[in-house]
Amino acid sequence: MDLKIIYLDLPFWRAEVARITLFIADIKFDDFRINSEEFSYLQENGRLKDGTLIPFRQLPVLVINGQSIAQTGGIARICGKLSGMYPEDMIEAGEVDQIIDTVTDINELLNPSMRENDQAKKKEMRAELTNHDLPKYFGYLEDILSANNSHWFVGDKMSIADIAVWGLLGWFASGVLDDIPPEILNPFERLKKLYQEVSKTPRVREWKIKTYAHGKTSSDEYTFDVPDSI
Ligand SMILES: N[C@@H](CCC(=O)N[C@@H](CS)C(=O)NCC(=O)O)C(=O)O
Repeated sequence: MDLKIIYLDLPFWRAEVARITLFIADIKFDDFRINSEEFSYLQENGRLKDGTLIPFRQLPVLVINGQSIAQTGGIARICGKLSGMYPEDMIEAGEVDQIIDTVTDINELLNPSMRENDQAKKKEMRAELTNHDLPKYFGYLEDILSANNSHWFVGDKMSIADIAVWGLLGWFASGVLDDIPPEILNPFERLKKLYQEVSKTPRVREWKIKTYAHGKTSSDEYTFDVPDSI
C-alpha cells in the first residue's frame, strides 16, 4: 500500500496521530512536509504544485494508493485500522471516535484567539480559555480515563485516541501558547499519567529523536518542542 501524509513540518497532533500510529506499527509511509509557501499555494489552488488534490484546501491529507483523503479524524481511523490501533468492536470504536472528536473540539476552541491580532482581546480570550473552557474539557477527559481500568482511554491498550490526546497535551505543555500556562494541566493526574505512558513508548521516543526539532526556538504558536513529561 502506498501511503503519504501531507502536513506542515510541525509536530501538531492532527498529523502526529497519523504519523506516529503508522510508525509504531512499522508501516512505511512518505512523511511529506511542506513549507509555508507551498501551504499558501494549496490554499489558493486546492492542489499541491505536483497536482496532488487537497480536497478542502486544509491539511492533513492522506494520499492512499493515489487517492487523497482529508479530515484528521478519518485519516487517524485509516491509520489506526492499518496499525491495529483502532478497535474492531463498534462500541469501542465509538469510544475512540468520541475522544478524537473532542480533541478536535478543544483544538477549535483555540482557533479564534490564534487568529486575533488585537493583543488585548487575545489576552482576554485566552484568560477565558484558561479559566473555564479548557479545564472543563480536560476534566471530562480525566473522568473518562478514571472510569476505565487501564491508563488508556479505551480497553487496555494504546489506541489512536491516546496518541491524539498526547499530541494535543504536548502542545499545551510546550508553553508556546501565549497566556495559557503549561501548568493548566497540573490538576489532571490521569491525563498526565497518560502523557508519560505514551512518551515513554519506545517507538514514540524513537520518533521524537528522529523528527522533532529539539531545542529549536519557536517562531509562532504552532512551532514547539514536545516535552517528555508534564
Ligand atoms: N476539519 C479539518 C481541519 C484541518 C485544519 O484546520 N487544518 C489547518 C492546519 S492545522 C489548515 O489547513 N488551515 C488552513 C485553512 O483552514 O485554510 C480536519 O479535521 O482535518
